[in-house]
This record gives sequence, C-alpha cells and structure tokens, in this order.
Amino acid sequence: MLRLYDNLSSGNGYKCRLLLHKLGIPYERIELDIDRAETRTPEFLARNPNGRIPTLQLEDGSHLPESNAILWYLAEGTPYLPDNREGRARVLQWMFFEQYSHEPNIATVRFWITHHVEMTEERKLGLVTKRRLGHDALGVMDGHLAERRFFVGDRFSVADIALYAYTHVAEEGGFDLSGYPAVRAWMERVAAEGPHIPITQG
Ligand SMILES: N[C@@H](CCC(=O)N[C@@H](CS)C(=O)NCC(=O)O)C(=O)O
Repeated sequence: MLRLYDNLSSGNGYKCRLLLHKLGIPYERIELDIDRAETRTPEFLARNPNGRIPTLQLEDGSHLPESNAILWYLAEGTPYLPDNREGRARVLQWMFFEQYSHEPNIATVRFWITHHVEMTEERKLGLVTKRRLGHDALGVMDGHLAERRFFVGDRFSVADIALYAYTHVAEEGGFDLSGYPAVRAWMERVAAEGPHIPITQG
C-alpha cells in the first residue's frame, strides 16, 4: 500500500491527499510534526534527504518527494493529465509556475503566520517582497482564468490541484483575494469537482 508522509496543515500535502481521494486509492497517512523537526530526523532523512513532506512511499518501498512530482506520478494514465503533448507541457508550465512564483511567496507567508514563526528582521524584510510577488502570481492566475474554466484545455487537471492548494487558503496568510474575481470563481469550480475533500481532512 502507498504511504504518504504528510502534515495536515500543508497545502503541498493536501495536493497529494486530494488526488489520492479523487482516484479512490487507499493509502496510509503518517502525520509528521513539522514544528518539531520530525522531518529532520536521521530516519526521515533516509527517506527524503531534503527533509520535507509530502513524501510518498511507493509500493516497492522507494520514496518520491516533491508534491508536484507525486501529483504527476499518481495522475499518469488518468483523466487528471491531458493525453496530448502540448496539454501535458502546459500542465507542467503551471506546476513550475506554482513552485517558483506562487508557493514560495503565498505558502511561506501563510506558514509564518499560522505556525507563529518568529518574525526576525530578515523575515520582516522578506515579507514585503513575498507579499508583492504573491499578488503578482495571483494577478497572472486571474488574467489566465478570466476566460477559462480551468488552467489547461478547459478541463480539470493536476495543474488546478497544484494551484488550488495554497490559493484557497491564501487569506490565512493575509492575501486578500477580493481583487481576483476569476480566481475566486475558479476556486468554486475546483471545490465543486467531486470527489473533493477540505485541506483539514486526512
Ligand atoms: N517543493 C516541496 C516543498 C515541500 C515543503 O516545503 N514542505 C514543508 C511543509 S509544506 C516541510 O516539510 N517543512 C518541514 C521542514 O522544512 O523541515 C513540495 O512541493 O513538496
């Protein structure tokens, strides 16, 4: 059986939980306390030397870290990945966008706030830039979604899962989504794409 090393507050973990639920794949979920460095023990570092969840243990006992790689692995051969070359490349385009322009800004600020991380001078300075870059990413998404139902090919895909995970909780990080009507309408469509689970569900 697949085993997911996870933390319930994590949007990256939620991406995997949501897709596993949609696909009806049974799995064992191991909750690690990321505030107490449970991802940095020698035992866990042997599974993922980068010391982070989500990490998926495959049927053969090997480990696959990185949320979007896990999404790609699980989505292969399912309706959640386009079957044409351009469509698949566009899904990757948005997943790379998520990891470079969205998650490091929106997810990190949410983490600092919701996990009550000490706001050092360095973090206070970083916050200003992360707010600006996070809003830039939301603006790019809003522009793209203005005339589209989903990110790629007008069909729900893992690109939507990757971007939904931290967008729908962006307000927990102080990102006001009222100025992004297309993003808000898209979030409603994503939540209506059954079977769906909330980020709080393990
Ligand atoms: N690029 C990675 C990021 C993973 C990540 O940042 N995980 C965080 C939780 S969301 C974590 O494990 N933090 C604990 C730590 O760094 O020790 C992914 O998409 O999976």
